[in-house]
Amino acid sequence: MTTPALPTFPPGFVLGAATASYQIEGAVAEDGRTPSIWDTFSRTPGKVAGGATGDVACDHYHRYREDVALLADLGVDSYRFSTAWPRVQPGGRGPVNPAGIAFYDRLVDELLSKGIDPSITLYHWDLPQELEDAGGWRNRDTAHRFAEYSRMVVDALGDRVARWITLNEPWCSAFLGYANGHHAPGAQEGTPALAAAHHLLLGHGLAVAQLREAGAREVGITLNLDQVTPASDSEADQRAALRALTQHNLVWTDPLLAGRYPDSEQETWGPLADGSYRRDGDLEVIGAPIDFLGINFYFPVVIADAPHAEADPAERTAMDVGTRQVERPELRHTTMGWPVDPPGLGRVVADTFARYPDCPPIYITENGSAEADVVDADGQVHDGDRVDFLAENLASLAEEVAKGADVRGYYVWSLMDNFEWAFGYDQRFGIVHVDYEDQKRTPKDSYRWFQQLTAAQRASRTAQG
Ligand code: IFM
Repeated sequence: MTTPALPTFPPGFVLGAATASYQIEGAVAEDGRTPSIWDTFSRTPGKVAGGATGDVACDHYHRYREDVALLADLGVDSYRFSTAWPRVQPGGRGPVNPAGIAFYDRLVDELLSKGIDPSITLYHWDLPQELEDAGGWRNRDTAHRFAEYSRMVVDALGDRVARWITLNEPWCSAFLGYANGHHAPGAQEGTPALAAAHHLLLGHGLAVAQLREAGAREVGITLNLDQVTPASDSEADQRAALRALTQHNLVWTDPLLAGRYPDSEQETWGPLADGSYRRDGDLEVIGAPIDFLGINFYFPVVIADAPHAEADPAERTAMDVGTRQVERPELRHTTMGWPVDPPGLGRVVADTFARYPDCPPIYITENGSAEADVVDADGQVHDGDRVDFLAENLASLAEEVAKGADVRGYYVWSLMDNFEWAFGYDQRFGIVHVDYEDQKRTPKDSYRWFQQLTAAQRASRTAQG
């Protein structure tokens, strides 16, 4: 394999790998876990490619020791994983489930025994089905339930966990879940989807208060921010780009980092953004200081004006903001159909610090690519495209850090191939290949490359004392 140059980072820079509960754990009915919205959704015909479910996934629930050994061999400083709400608090109400939290207790101890810092995401989309039956994130009460569950997790694990992420990519929860229906629970709505977005933010703020009270070390949230370029200088495209930015980024970052709701929400949603879901004092809760902002980033977008799917603004879903993503045939695309444009990673960091001068330090909490991986005759997975993707994205990040951007770490998505939501098992994002027939793990060339990166980072730490 030809090895792309290894980017260099300051000594304290954290290198890690990430996963999420429903995507890897399996064991969906063990030790008291109850169904989540993803169990329901994946069992609904036509919702997930190939009718796949997370019932077994990577069987990580039973194989976590093997997976932690892979992390240790990879040489990462930190592992980002999520706790499954319906495992910790079945049904989303009532007391903690001792057998459920015990799994994460074992996982945390296993990580620490190998010198790996656990980084916990409290919500990576597996809402207990009972809470969805009561309205899900459209319902303000879900924010309070989330804070209660968060407290259970931090009370059990807070003494050993370095970094806490309240929510993963609330954009997906609100807009894919409640506006275009691509994700669980599969709703296609207008104002209720905006209510869901607000209640996710409120849940974050209420959880931050609980985490602080329990003495959590570092607390933040992870957003999948878009890096948006208007397709042209025309006023129509400029306004379309602002609507896309509002829906994807500003709806989260303005309340979290600037203590306001975005000025552009009427332009974006018209009468759907009626604010009926907001109460006095919510902004203060949502805007409570955080220690870091997590950014998940995969590709930048070029946005043009486009007709709305629905002419009447009051009839639109919250996804329909009159925009079109411009195709970029000159670029390589991953198997997800996502364009490969690595400088976008540096640009999203620069854009965020430029817009919010008081933004806390950033961690890149996910970045990676889905490729058509196969185990070759030599028993190896030669995923050169992924190696190039990682090397070029990290180079763009290193450049931004060298210019002074306060980015503290990078987590590759993902440690291993896993359940890629509505795409089932068709998309492989792992740096470790998983054979779903026998659960064999095979480190790919990208794993070896990342291993070299972590080794170089450790060597530079030692050299710099
Ligand atoms: O697999 C997902 C992950 O759960 C959230 N961020 C994007 C990844 C790739 O689609």
